[in-house]
Amino acid sequence: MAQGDSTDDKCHQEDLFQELFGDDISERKTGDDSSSICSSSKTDERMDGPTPDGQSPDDTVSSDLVSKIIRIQLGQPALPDRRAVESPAPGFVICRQALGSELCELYFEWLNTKYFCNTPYLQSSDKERSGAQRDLRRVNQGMHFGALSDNLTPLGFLANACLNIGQLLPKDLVGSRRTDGPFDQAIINLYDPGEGIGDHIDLLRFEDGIVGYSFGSSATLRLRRLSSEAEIDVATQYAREPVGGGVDDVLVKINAGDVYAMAGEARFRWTHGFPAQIDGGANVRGRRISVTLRRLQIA
Ligand SMILES: O=C(O)CCC(=O)C(=O)O
Repeated sequence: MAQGDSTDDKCHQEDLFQELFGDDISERKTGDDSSSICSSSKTDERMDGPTPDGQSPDDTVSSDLVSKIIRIQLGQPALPDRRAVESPAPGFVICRQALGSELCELYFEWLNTKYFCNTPYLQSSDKERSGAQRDLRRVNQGMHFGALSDNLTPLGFLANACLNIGQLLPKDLVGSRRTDGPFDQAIINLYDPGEGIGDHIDLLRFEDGIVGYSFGSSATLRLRRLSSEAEIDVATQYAREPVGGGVDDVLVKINAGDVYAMAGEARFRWTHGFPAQIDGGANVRGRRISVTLRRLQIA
């Protein structure tokens, strides 16, 4: 659902996009661990009509799905704040099945329709079959810039809901997030079989406390502690080699409906990534869509 549609907003968000990601963000998504083979394109929730990539979301289907999502959200109590969480690395916390399965499926469908309606499903065998596939520009990222505070929008609901899960984010961060809207930037990533994202630390332009929701296929997330001498700037560059030895690798299975948060050490001293291959096979076995929520530092 559109949030802030003015032309000024659009210019601002385009400037911001350039500042954050430059002209080319193709390094972000990888088809295997050693080389970047999948281009990323961007769509923006606030753009009307076809995007620069020619993507034209099916608005009717999309708004129908939004209505269903909102109806379910309104009918269910706020997420209880005493859910069990796991913490496989310092500052990394995961809450399993934070969303019910019906909501989860609707979110997947809505995100797929809204951001990736023209992105053909890619099977890993497609990649093996054709080298040309490597050059294909596929839309596999969507962006949202602007406050995510409205519970009656799907992304706004996700942004608010995670604050109710006790222990997901440190209390001081949750406190500061409640006053002026929890997040103001979302990145929506699509992964088909054979796709992944390189190990990285999110840009320092974003505040501490990053949250990720997962929909669709399960996948294994790899967390790697940076060595004490590793420069954090290097780790924001989608490292292809482990930055700092990779001695403390932690693998975490992420399933549909799970939500994870990275704060403090996990945010700044551990890289995270989804390897394209795990144990000699594709990490993602079907389509996976994630929503990562962040807040920009005040300049
Ligand atoms: O897909 C995910 O859960 C992670 C995405 C991510 O790390 C990013 O966009 O920086």
